[in-house]
Amino acid sequence: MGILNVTPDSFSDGGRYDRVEAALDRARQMLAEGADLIDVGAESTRPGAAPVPAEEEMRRLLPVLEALLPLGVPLSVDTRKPEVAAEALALGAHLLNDVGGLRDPRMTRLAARYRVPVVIMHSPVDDPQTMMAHAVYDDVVAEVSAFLRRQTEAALAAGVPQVVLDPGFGFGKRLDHNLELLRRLNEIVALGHPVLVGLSRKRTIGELTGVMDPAKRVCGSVAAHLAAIRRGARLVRVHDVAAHAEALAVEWAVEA
Ligand code: HH2
Repeated sequence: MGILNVTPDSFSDGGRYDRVEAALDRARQMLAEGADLIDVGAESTRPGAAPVPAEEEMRRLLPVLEALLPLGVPLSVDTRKPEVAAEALALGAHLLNDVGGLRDPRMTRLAARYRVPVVIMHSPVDDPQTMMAHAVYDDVVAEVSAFLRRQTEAALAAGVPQVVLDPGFGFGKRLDHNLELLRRLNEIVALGHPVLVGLSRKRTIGELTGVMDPAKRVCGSVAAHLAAIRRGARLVRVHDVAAHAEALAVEWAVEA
């Protein structure tokens, strides 16, 4: 899954693809490098990020989505707002990526109505501004699993056709929480739904490697995502598609 942030302030690529032409070029590039789907987001959810009003998020997102649809590849929309999700689905988006983890029942109803799969991501609270204050767990894997199981049951009961589960790396989680989730990812995989992992360029990678510039955290990101794939993850959400495609080509040849 290639990341396309059409934001002025995303932590590693803010401001680079926030014009329609630049976004379209970036999407084409990621597809050429081997991405199977593109995740378009118009609100940064990095820790401490200020919320973006729905109108502004739509103003950024919808023209880009319209430009990408003719590419004929699956498009996922990274939003927590039902108003934004509704417009994106009406335009033709294929998948909802909800970092709010379907806490808002309107998101669930939309996915059911449009019959699209949803990425259910864990965060201790649906608020990037305060989530790091909630990075307190007895057993982070057990708590994340319980949340994902509960949200999945509600989603499927409401008619959502398919869910993808995401532990939400970095969302109200510190280095030791993220490492524990990665080490024990098989417990999330055991819930029986495809698992998506997003550690691309994140702070945890910087903490482990000492690489301060997020755009230079490529090798660490690939290593983390390979660890996830080996534990059963089916999707990785990445900025650096070519590097991941090369690593996965080798991984799959060895494991075939
Ligand atoms: N991480 C980010 C945004 N959306 N969605 C899912 N499902 N999983 C993630 O781990 C995830 C996500 C944050 O990363 P990024 O989009 O690179 O940055 P920003 O939030 O600053 O735009």
